Amino acid sequence: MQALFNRSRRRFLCQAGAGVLAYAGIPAWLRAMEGMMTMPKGTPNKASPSFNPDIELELICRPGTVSILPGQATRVQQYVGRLMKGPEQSLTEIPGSYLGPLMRFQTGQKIRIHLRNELDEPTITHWHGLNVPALMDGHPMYALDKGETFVYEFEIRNRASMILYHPHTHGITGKQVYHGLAGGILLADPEEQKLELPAGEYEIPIVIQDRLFDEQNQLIYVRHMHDRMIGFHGDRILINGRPDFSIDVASRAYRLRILNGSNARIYKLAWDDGSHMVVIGVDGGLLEAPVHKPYVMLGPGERIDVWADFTGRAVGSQLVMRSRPFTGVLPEMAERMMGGEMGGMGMMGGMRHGGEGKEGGQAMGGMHGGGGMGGMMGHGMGMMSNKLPLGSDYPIFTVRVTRQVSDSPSLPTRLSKITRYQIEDTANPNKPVPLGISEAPMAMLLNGRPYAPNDFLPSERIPFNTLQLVEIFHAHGGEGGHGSGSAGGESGDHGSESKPSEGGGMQHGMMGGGMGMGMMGGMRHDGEDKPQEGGHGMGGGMGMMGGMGMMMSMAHPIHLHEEPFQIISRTIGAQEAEDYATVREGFIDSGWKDTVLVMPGEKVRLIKPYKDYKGVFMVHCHNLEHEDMGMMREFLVE
Ligand SMILES: [Cu+2]
Repeated sequence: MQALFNRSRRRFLCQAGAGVLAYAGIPAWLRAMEGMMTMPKGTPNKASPSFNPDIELELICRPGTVSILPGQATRVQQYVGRLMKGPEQSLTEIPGSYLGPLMRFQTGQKIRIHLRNELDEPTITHWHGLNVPALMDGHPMYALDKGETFVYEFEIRNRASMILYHPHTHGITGKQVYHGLAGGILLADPEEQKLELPAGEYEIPIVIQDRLFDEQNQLIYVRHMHDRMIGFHGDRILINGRPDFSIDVASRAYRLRILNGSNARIYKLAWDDGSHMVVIGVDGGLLEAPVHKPYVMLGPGERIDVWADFTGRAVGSQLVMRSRPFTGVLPEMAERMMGGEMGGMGMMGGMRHGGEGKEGGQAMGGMHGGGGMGGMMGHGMGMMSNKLPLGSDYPIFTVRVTRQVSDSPSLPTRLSKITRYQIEDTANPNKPVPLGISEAPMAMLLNGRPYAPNDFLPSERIPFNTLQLVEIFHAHGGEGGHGSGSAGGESGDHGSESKPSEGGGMQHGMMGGGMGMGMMGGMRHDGEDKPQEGGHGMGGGMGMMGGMGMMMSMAHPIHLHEEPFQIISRTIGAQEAEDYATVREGFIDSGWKDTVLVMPGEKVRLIKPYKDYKGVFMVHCHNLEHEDMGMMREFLVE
């Protein structure tokens, strides 16, 4: 790693009394939990004279204003692009949008991008889905200070697909994406081009985002702890940065390149007239054959390629894409709060008391520590309701047929060739790489630890040039477990070095008492913190989450950097079956993926190659508030 310098981003947790600890003696992951983490500062990469790009462009991150709603313009952060070399269609501005320019590259092309930061805060860009060397992946250690430039150079190795680019700045990714820093890249390759799919004006990128505006048309972001715990949800849908979006079409087939660019919102996309969604591709490109679905679930970071045929529809007719009702992706209480059902304060007594900290802490069962966070919970529940509750039924965009045409391409029956991996092909058929989701207030984590750079558990070291079986599961709750024992017991074959940590007790104090979660009074606190043999390295003071698990269990879109993967199985717990029935038809697991929506109580197995690049690659929840809370780990491919 490069020269270190202290770019400490202290968060509120460090006010909970941890400041007295001697910094050096604390493990990196615990420092991260306390907001005392030091992010190493990598030297920005410079252009290499030996790299001869086919396409070269400049991308500037800067503040701006865009007129989104009638009246006052909205302050945003945006990518502004300039093509320096290459075909004109490599870079297209989206008129009137805060979104970054749409880029179009071809497999095999060499790309050079000069990213310059003109924001008053650090930023760095990640190419979500692009298979590039670790140095080019936008690791947070390369966050640029104002005025700095990072030069990316890579060759496109991916097959034809849609890529999302956005910041990956430590602790503020969600804020930066929300304020406008995001854009799409369409990759083409010969296999796709042979199909002659709808192109030009008949191929439409659809970036779905939700935003919340104040009365002056300015963006409102995280207001209270609840917005972080469940992820930030706006109450207005924007498509390509525009409200009330509609497209005028001819009566023929279109290709809709749909990307969920929301921070946290999950969609259940369906046509309002009951027509099936015809899906020809997912995150990592074309499926083998089109798939017909009554609806498609799309978590943050996921993409679908939709064949939308308006042939035979009358001029003047319209069709609406909606998000349809579903349940169970949020903790029940959060779901009800969001729907406004809990506007009354009756049962919130405990939570309100949380404002004083101590009572809340005691309700947790022997929490130590003060009431640092309590005040943040003191808001009325009214603030947590949302005009657009997650899982309600609302429109996404409208299609209006305005022209009759006689000609339309027809849907190909075969799209591409995908060789399916088998468990036997993996290097670890009996010992999946664990990705344990743990869920507790202010502690949405992976593998029991908050993100910390260069803090690799043994299971997070991946041998280079192998195919790996990976298992994502809810380490607490879901199956009714308490503490990490259930997870360890269930798949106890993962190597682990769970150690009780000196800081365990203190950590409890901060998370429990500090947050004054009086509402959780009935929750069990397993204060013993025994290391779990054969667990997932989740010892060290995480016991309290066991009892929380059930209550906090929610859906997480898990994203693995580097090469795309294949999902091979999903297993759902019996108690989640009823909720799961409202979403289960909406998963498309037959293609290449880089993000997978993991439902409460669900276990997902996937197979992922680590054959192209060595180095450090992130694995995280793409609920961006969770990511910023530390629900991110690194895999060291070596
Ligand atoms: Cu998450």
